[in-house]
Amino acid sequence: MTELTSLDAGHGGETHQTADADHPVLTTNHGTPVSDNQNQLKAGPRGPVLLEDEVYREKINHFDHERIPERIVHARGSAAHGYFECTESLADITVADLFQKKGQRTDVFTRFSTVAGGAGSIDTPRDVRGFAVKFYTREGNWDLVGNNIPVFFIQDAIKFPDLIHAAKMEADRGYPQAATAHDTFWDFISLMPESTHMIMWAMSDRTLPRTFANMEGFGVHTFRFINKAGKSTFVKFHWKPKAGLASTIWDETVKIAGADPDFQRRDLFERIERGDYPEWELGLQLFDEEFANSQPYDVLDATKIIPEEVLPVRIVGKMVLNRYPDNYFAETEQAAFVPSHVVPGIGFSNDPLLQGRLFSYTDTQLSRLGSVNFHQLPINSAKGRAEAAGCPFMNQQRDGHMQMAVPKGRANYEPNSLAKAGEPGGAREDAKGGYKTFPSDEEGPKLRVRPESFADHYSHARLFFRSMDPAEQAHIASALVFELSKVSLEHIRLQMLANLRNVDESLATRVADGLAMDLPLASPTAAPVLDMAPSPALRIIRGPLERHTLEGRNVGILIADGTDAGELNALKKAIKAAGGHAMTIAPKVGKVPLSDGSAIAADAQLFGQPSVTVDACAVILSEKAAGKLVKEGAAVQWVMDAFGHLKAIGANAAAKPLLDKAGVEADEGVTDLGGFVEAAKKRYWDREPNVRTLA
Ligand code: HDE
Repeated sequence: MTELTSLDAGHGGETHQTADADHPVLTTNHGTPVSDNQNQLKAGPRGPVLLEDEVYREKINHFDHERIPERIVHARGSAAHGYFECTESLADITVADLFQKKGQRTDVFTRFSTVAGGAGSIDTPRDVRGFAVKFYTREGNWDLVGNNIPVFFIQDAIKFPDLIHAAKMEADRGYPQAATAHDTFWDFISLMPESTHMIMWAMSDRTLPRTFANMEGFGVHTFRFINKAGKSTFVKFHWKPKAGLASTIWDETVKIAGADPDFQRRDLFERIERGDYPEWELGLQLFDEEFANSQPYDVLDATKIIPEEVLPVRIVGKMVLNRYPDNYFAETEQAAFVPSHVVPGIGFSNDPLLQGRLFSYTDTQLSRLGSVNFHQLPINSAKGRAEAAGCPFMNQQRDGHMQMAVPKGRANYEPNSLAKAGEPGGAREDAKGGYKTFPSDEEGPKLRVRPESFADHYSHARLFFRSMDPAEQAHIASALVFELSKVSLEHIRLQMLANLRNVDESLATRVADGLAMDLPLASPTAAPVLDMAPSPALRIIRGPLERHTLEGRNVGILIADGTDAGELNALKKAIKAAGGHAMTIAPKVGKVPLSDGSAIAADAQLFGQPSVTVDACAVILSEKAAGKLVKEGAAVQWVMDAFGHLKAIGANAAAKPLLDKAGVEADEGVTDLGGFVEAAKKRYWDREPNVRTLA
């Protein structure tokens, strides 16, 4: 028998755990030791409860106020701590402290999120992912608050509330949650041609990332670097995942949402626990005014990219996430990312979307975190500066809700002559090292206009679609058919089809055909649509960041009573040697008797671990177990989904009846156990036309 834990019996069958050398004394928030955490104070054992019970009242009172308003967008997210390492000095381009010396490390906190769903929604809707990095530099915090897509839906921040209202659940009915496949979203998009490029990305596999570790990240806007001489260089930021880009199939994504709504945050947690630290390279596109002026689009327009083939990405650092937060609320939920938080050497461009964001984020923290002192929360505190200079901040700002600091001295204004040495009231300007804004020449009439250079809404959408692998093009067309089929109002569908004709005639035709609708006339364009050179760097499938590997990936092995112990152990060893993570899955989890008389506990149970949760699937069964499992829906579905989701399937001979029942056809990705580890390193895109109809 296993002893569970020590419980002291009290009155009436209640149980208590008592403080000892390893377990500190429980106290109230004001430090009073608590004698009983199980019972309210009553007038007699069966009497009414007394209002004077401060232990109870404080506990419930705190609980009643535990929630804070969730983020209005990017509410659902997960984060990790880690470090950024500079791998190439940029001292000639920027004075930013973190880029000065090769090998220099800066702590980071990085949060990934979905955009539209609430905090309690799923990890895997079709949605853009936020990719927000807080660098704790020695000269203050720099927040690079980006997405996993390098462009955005709108060109001007004033439209953001409309975009988000249209995307979130509809105002009257309160659904759908975390989904763009509904009337109001597509109504807005159909009337907003500047969204078309972003829509190509949103309908592509980019919005179905397999894990956070398999996403690129982008700063989106053009920023500035400023060097010692005061010279400015334009910069666009890119994060390139070491694990490569990888996405899921739509049907797989939908099933993951049911099987494990926390799929991506669990993956992040488990990767870090295993020591498979997610890692990205930081890349830069650096350019000057002359380059900007030579391009057929405006670099201030966040609906445009600079193709990597035109301006290569220069790798200057890496980010490793190696520590999961100790407390989700204190760190992930209370983290406040603010794009206007930059450090000396980094500045802004006039991108009107970026400029609008510079106001919004501090403002939202005030309603979310409820205090101007949100910079004092441990996760937001400038700990890099604290380490370098002995304090996270120094100024004469005072008071406000939840003031945590106790600043000493009389002087709380500046200039002053009263502050004693070291007192915060004595903090003074640093004309040389302090933050300096790049003194760009700005002049012009006050106007509410969009520059003419922003008028082309379709060339980059066309560039993106035509750069895709044929499989990806089919996914985009099918996603559009799916989303528009959920749109009930015909005029919205027609307007979308009219817009798509400006992107690519074949795309519009495929979508119209998928909806069984006639193509309307193309919508008018504000500028000629250009045929730009395709950019293969934009592909996931057969693109430069598609990695054929098992490193960091999960392999499910379906086993049952009588599974051959030798085959199982050899496969587990081979998976580990290839850097993968093997997970045994069985109809009963506690004990699986193997062929050699031994028994193991399975890692997961068949119903709870459908094959959508793993990257490749092996099946090792005895003849008897295979005979039983052909009549088990979950087992048949396990194999059928693996095949339908284009995964490698490796099986021993006895498992064949199960594969046959699941409709598995022979192809390159279906192997015996010997060939499986090699086969498991990729998906089989060529199988797709055999398993589903795509638009
Ligand atoms: Fe955000 N966005 N955003 N956004 N955004 C917020 O700030 C906003 C935009 C992004 O993990 C909010 O703290 C406006 C682009 C991320 O905590 C809010 C506009 C990009 C996160 C806000 C944009 C982003 C946010 C809500 C139009 C990619 C999550 C909660 C100009 C470059 C950060 C919060 C985290 C969060 C406003 C557009 C990325 C309301 C006005 C473009 C990753 O301030």
